[in-house]
Amino acid sequence: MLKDLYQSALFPSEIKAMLKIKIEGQKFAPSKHSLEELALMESDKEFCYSALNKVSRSFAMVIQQLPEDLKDAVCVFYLVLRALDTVEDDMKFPEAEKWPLLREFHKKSYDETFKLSGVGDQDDYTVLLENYPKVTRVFKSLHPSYQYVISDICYKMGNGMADFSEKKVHSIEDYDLYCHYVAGLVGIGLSGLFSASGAEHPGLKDQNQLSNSMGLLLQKTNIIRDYCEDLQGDRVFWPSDVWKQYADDLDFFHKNPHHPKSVACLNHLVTDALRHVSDALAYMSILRNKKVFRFCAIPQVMAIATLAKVYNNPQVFVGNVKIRKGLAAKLMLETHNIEDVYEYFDQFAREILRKLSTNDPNYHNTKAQLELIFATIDEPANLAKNILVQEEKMSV
Ligand code: IN0
Repeated sequence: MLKDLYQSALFPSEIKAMLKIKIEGQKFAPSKHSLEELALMESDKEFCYSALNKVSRSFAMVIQQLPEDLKDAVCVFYLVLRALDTVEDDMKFPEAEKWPLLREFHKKSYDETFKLSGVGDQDDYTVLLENYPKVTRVFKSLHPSYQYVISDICYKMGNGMADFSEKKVHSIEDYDLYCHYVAGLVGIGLSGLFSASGAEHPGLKDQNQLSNSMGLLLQKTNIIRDYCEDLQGDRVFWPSDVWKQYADDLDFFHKNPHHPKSVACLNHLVTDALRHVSDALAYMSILRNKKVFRFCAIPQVMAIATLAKVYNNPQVFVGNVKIRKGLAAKLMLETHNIEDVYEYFDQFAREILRKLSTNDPNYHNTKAQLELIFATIDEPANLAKNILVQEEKMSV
């Protein structure tokens, strides 16, 4: 905490936000008990929220914003997705069993005997899988329309993950498809839950392109940011058709972080991620429920702030670059409506614009993407036009 305060020393509004979050956040603070002990002490639903708190604290706070019945559905959705991800990520899990299990995983939400022992690289994930019947019982207590959305997304995601076990991410199309499976589908599922709850327009569940883009913007930001961590974990998500334009081996960037080719590759991927901003802004502009809006908007403003931080930043190749905790706290507290989102996207897009250099091979693409973002923000009315333009491009 002290380190975070120090880093925000020049930004008083961030100090204030951090302290406010610290106080407000107390009620969501993860319990001092281990998840294992909590599994013995708590009801099924309490355990689900404790597990959420343990695996993703800031997200657990954001999810609390949601209307009551939607909160339970999203909490279970998050845990089912986390379970899928834990199985996919576990390199010790025998491949011969892993992929069939992922393809079948959607059925496990109905099977109260299903659980897995000794799976996962973090204790809390392992405990979650060992106590999976608790998640299943809460899942079965949800309204059938929520159950359908969650198991449908689980089916598509599990099969998508298994499909990618045999193929690598080479082209931008592969990259978009992989991100669709692990994150775009989450957006589509959430839109389904928001519509089913009545908190949002019933038509939101049909906005697949915009919902997908919400997930792609988050996932591509994570993939760019996590280059170093993934390289160490022998995980490759950077599309080879891109990075091979700048180096023969992916670890060249880690070995030569200050080489012009390294930041050129990084900037290429940031420019690709910016492609999803106008759809994400369009999606957020059609949300009507304030709690749903904050739940969706907070991760998006975190993502654009992260893209601004990683753009042209060699630190990405040697460590984990994250936005200051104080800035994250400020974004969390001060994102209430679409004007705030436009304000933050404008601020961080300008930060990238300031870093632009005419020597960068993608200078013109990046500038064009940023101009599209500024145009979207300045004239929300022509948002619809931009969507049509995007769809025409997609249909080509
Ligand atoms: C999420 C997303 C999420 C939230 C709201 C709307 C969304 C629309 C489309 C797709 C995803 C949406 O948000 C979380 C945020 C999160 O977990 N952040 C981490 C920080 C981090 O860096 O991972 C935290 O600890 O706060 C998210 O990133 N994902 C996610 C997972 C499940 C659900 Cl229900 C919602 C993960 C991912 C891969 C981006 C979908």
